[in-house]
Amino acid sequence: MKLYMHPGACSLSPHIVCRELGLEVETVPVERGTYRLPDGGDYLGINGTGYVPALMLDDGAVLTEGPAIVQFLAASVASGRNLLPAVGSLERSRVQSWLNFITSELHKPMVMLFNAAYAPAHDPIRGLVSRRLDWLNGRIGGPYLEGEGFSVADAYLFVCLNWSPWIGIDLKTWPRLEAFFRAAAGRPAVQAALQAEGLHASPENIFFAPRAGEDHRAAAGVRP
Ligand SMILES: N[C@@H](CCC(=O)N[C@@H](CS)C(=O)NCC(=O)O)C(=O)O
Repeated sequence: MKLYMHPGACSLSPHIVCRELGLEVETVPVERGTYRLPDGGDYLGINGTGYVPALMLDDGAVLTEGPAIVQFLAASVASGRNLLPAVGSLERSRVQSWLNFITSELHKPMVMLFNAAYAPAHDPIRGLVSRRLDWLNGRIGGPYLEGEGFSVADAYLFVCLNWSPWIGIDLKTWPRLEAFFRAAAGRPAVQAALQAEGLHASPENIFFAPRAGEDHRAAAGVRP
């Protein structure tokens, strides 16, 4: 299996899930902007939207969209039950509800805060994200979204919260989310994925970003 990715991007979520499940995956970095692959190929031929992640199976079949990929991965092995409850259960639908919330209410507006093209709207977008985090902080079961068990949705939430310092969001505002973040960051599979993507802890030892993170921050017009 190959996972097309950018270090630290939303593709880190299926990467974490692979490591949680002990699935072997080759991570293939896609060059930002040009969509070039390390072998000189064109990523747009694999995913025409240019977005990562995309998962390529050994037979060449391709699956796109992070929330679908993590569910596919969890369904592919018996141990996936730990990350995604049984078909037909309310518990499974709750995890799917979280995936939908994270993808539409957090991931997308947060990504806009990285993009200088949206700079005039950054303050209201940051306000929207903050209101969603307010709500989430009151709703999180602890230590993870649904309590004790780490799910595919927790992997996704961890990745989005990891972007906070680069987009002017201070996670300390939400103690339960910060506790979630620390709990997820402490998992061996999460650490292994971060290391494999070359992501480094900040001096406070909680946020992990590519060394190019400061550039994103400047490009997004975010002030320290
Ligand atoms: N709907 C897609 C969105 C993925 C997405 O936003 N990917 C970003 C990284 S987090 C990306 O590839 N951006 C690079 C680009 O737009 O070229 C999914 O959920 O998988």
